[in-house]
This record gives sequence, structure tokens and C-alpha cells, in this order.
Amino acid sequence: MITLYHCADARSFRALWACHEIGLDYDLKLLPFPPRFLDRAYLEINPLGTIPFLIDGDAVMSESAAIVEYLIARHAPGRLGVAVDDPACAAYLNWLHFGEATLTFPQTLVLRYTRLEPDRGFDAVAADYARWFHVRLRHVERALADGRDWLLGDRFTGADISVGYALLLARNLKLDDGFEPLTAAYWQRLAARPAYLAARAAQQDGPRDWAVAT
Ligand SMILES: N[C@@H](CCC(=O)N[C@@H](CS)C(=O)NCC(=O)O)C(=O)O
Repeated sequence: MITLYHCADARSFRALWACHEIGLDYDLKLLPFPPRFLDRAYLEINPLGTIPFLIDGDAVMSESAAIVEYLIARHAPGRLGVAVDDPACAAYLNWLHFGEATLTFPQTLVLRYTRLEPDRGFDAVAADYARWFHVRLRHVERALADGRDWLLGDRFTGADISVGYALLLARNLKLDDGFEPLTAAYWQRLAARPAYLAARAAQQDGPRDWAVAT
């Protein structure tokens, strides 16, 4: 069984959500946020101090989008993944990584300077990166303009988990006022998925620190 180190609503939620979409058993280790400071013993498990951290036998991973890709490739390739010889593979991988590298990174500056370290005086940085996030998010709105339900059309994939987590974080940071209509409707579809709801429920008993219950 895999072991997943997780903080409520942090990027490790991507891995937790993927487990529920796949129907995979897991051992969930819930940590307070940020674990680097609040659970020093965690550094012996993951010297980076970040979450997620996944252990699967001899395999260890610390990148949330890569974990989604790995779990799907191993356990649900035909159902939630896209094969390399499928014409949609490039779009699949691009969205999977876009969710983290382009849509989540700017939000971490907003989180840091509005929630974790509000007294640092970096309000302008937070405001700039909130705007940066909203401008990049237009790429999702454009993709949905043909009426598709999911990023790759009518099939829900790991790419939706990756981008969907960025939308969850945006909600928690109250950046969802910048969701355009198709993105807002896409978020509603994501948030209604049984696996999403089960993953949210699975983390309820742990420390929530910065996370905002929605
Ligand atoms: N690119 C990595 C980022 C991992 C990361 O920085 N996670 C954050 C939480 S969302 C963290 O652990 N922050 C606490 C810290 O840096 O001490 C991923 O996608 O998993």
C-alpha cells in the first residue's frame, strides 16, 4: 500500500484526489502546515520538508503533478491517463504540468504574503501574482469555449485533477472572484465529483491550520 504525507488542501491533495478517482488504498499521514516547522521529525522522512511525499515500495516522490501521472500510469492508464501514442498525449501532459507550474506557483506568493507572512509588507507582490494567476487562467477559459466538460473533451483525466487543485487553492485564497463563466462552471463540475468529495472528507480529521473550509 502507498503512504501519502499530506496537509489539508495543500498540493498533496492532488495525490489524494487521484487515489480516490483510481480507487486505490492508501495510508494517509496528515501533518500540520508547514510541516518543516511544526513537525521536525518529518525532515527525516523528506529532507525537503515539503508535501506531498509519497512512498510506494522503493519509490519516493515529492512533486504533486508527477505523483498524479505516476499513480494513473500504474493503476488506471486507460481510464484516467492518455497513452503516448494517443494524439491527445501532448495536451494531457501540458495541462497536467500547467496546473502546477503555471497556475499554482503564483498563488503560493499570494498565500505566503497574505496568509502566512502578512506583516512582511509584500502586499504589492501578492496583488501582482494574483493578477498573474488570473491572466494565466484565461487559458482554461479558452480551452472550454467549445463546450467541453473536461480539459481533454469528454474524458476526465489526471490533467483535470492537476488544474482542479489550482482552482481549489484559488477558492481558498478567495481568488475565485476572477473565475470567468466557463471556468466557474468547470469548477462546479470538478467539485461535484464523488472522488473529489471523498478526498475532501478523508482529510477532515487532520490539522487544518491555513486551509479554509469550503
Ligand atoms: N512543486 C511541488 C511543490 C511542493 C511544495 O512546495 N509544497 C508546499 C505545500 S503546497 C509545502 O510543502 N510548503 C511548506 C514548506 O515549504 O515548508 C509540488 O507540486 O508538489
